Formats: sequence, structure tokens, C-alpha cells
Amino acid sequence: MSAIERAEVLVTSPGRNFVTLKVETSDGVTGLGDATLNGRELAVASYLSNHVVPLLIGRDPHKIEDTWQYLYRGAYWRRGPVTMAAIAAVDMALWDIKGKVAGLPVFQLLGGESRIGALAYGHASGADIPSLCNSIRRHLDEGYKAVRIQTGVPGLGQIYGVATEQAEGQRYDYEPAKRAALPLEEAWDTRRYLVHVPEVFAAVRDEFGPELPLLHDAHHRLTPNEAAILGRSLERFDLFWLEDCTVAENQDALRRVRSQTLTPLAIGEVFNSVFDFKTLISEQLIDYVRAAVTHAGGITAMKKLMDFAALYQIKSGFHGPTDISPVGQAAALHLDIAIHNFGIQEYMKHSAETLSVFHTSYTFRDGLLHPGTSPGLGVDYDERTGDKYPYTAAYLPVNRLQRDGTIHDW
Ligand code: CS2
Ligand code: MG
Repeated sequence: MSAIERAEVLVTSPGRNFVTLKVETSDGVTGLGDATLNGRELAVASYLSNHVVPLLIGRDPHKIEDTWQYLYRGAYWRRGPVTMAAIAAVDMALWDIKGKVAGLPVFQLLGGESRIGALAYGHASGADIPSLCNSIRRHLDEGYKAVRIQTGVPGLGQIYGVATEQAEGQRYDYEPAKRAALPLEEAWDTRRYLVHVPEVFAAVRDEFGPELPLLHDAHHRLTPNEAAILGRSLERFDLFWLEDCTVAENQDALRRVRSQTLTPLAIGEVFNSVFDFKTLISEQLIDYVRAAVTHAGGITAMKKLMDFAALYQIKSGFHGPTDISPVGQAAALHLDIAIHNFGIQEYMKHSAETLSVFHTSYTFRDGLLHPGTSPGLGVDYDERTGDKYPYTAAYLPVNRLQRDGTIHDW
């Protein structure tokens, strides 16, 4: 019988930080899993190397469900982003191994292709409307068929989610989180924002017409009532979705938003368990599940989550910014291709530096992503190159109200 012989946590920082779990079997088969938790990376690395790796040695790598339950129930302390990112990494690595042993891409083990490719959306943004329109044009030139649009707000400085430099031809990226000892502090004013966003959508629809699928991320910054106001004011622009319109720890609050607007809603990138979605799904309070394979317990947990969502006609819109490593992104793509209730996949391209460490086989053509047909997840990790990029502390920004400096959601 094959057994897990070694497991190692690899931390690298090719442009931004990534935590990867590498699992090796006694037959010499290797699997990779993504355990990156932006801004808190070393907590997961330590959880894995100190508390999970010793439990994996000697286990049957094919027992994916049993290993998932062993790590989830066995820990006694359930859920939470650190625990669930660690379990996710083990889960992905075991699916990668199973695929390699079977000689099949993971999507074949999940039921095979349900579509020829996964519709992707990119991040278009600009400090003002003209630079946003340039960014949208660049995305369309790159083949994107759907875009998320974010802009600066008059009277406010830099806002998370909006690129600062967008020189012609330069790769657009507002990530990574700032590499500094302390988080950057940004200023926020909800009223200015609520006035500005409909103007942005009006200008973009005017320029690009009614067909282009448009998305927008409110980054948890609104109260339920403000979220309802925004949703209503955007209805005439026919959004693909409005994301994280309010914080959702209190799932009941979404009833208010839902009853007041028909704009489609997407929530869940910070969630890590099906229980975070229970009310949102069973009461059909959202349209899209935004969870990441990396943060919500891996392929095993996400497949169950999406089967639950399917009962309520809710679709996927998996989180895919550049702080999900190429391994996590590949895992999402295998699910995207296989599940019936796929909606859209976020796709922010990784930098050339990142891709020099992670060699991917997924493709992006005519706006559609495909995980490729290599056995397993289809990603290789170049350890030599990875070792050249040591971990560098990096934080996501903190949001404060412009008026009086009160810490605010973002
Ligand atoms: C964003 C992310 O992709 C998104 O929708 O909300 O950029 C998110 O802020 C980061 O992943 C945080 O690590
Ligand atoms: Mg988001």
C-alpha cells in the first residue's frame, strides 16, 4: 500500500507571499496544495508544519475524505481561516496525487467536463473614469469577456482595489499587499462613494454598451441599508453581480438587502465553511458563492458546498485574486469545469515572477479558462527558483473614516 512519506511547507515570495504544501508518497508521487492566507501567511505555515504534517506521515494518500474529516473533527477546534486553509492545502495535494496516480486531470475525477471553458472576469480599475475606461479596453484586448470595475472616489485618496499605476502597456495590479512593517491606512467616506458609483456605471455603459458583463466589489464597506441603496441605484446598469455589499458575519442582515434590490449579489471570499453560507444559501439571499478553494477547506468541501448551493439555483463565482496561488487557482478551475452550477471565475493574472516558481498548465482563450489535461492539478513548483524569494512581511491596508479616523470595514 502506498503511504504518505514526506510533507513539506514551502514559503516563497516571488512578488508576493505564497505558502504551498508538498506531499510525497512512498511511490514517489508528489502533490501540491495552496495554503496562502494573505497577510497572515506564517500562521498557516506553522499550523501545517507543527500540527498537520506529523499526522500525515504513514497515512494512505488515497483516503481524501477520511483525511479531511480526521483533520477537521480530530482537531476539536473547528473552522477558522488558518485551520481551513491548512486542511484545504492537504486536500488539494491529495487530489493532485490521486489524479497523477490515475493518469487523469482532477476534473475527470470530479465527474468530467460540463463545459468547454470557465468564463473569467478580470479587474479593470482607474483613479478616474477615463483611466478606468482605458483599463477596460486593455482587458478586452487581452480577451476578457467580463470585467469588474472599480474607481477612485472624488475627494478620497487611494482606495484598495484600484490600481495606482497604469502606464500604457504596463501590467495592471493593485496587489500585492504592501510589503511593509505596518499596514497602509486609507481614508473612506460612504456618502461620496454612493454618489459616485452610479456615475461610473453610467459612463461605462455609455462607452461600452449594454452587453459587457460588469461586476463591482463594495468590499464589505456598507451597512445593509446602504447596500440596498447601492443595489437599487445600480439596477438600471444590469450588473453581473454586486460583491460583498455588506459584512456577512450576520447572515440575517442580507434579508434586508435582498428584499430591497434585484441586483445580483455575490458573497463569501472571507468565509471558510459551509456554515458561513447556510442562511445565505437556504434562503436564496445571494446569487453567487465567492469562496476560495484555498480558504474554505479544499476541493472536497467546495464540491459539497456547491452541491448544496445547486439546490437553490445559486452558482459559483470562486475567489481568484493573485493572493490565491497558481495551485489554488488550478484547483478552482478543475471544479469550475466539472460542476453544473458554475457561474464565473475571477482571474487576475499572476506576475511573471510568480509564474517562474509555479509552472501552470491552465489556459485562457477567448475569455474562457481551462485547467488543462495534465494528470492531477497540472501545476509544478520550481523549488530552486522559489528559494530565491524569501518571505517578506506584507499587510493588507486598514480603512479609516475620512471624517474622524474611526476604523471602518473594507
Ligand atoms: C478582492 C481581493 O478579489 C477580490 O474580490 O476582494 O482582492 C481581496 O481583497 C484579497 O484577496 C484579500 O487578500
Ligand atoms: Mg472581493
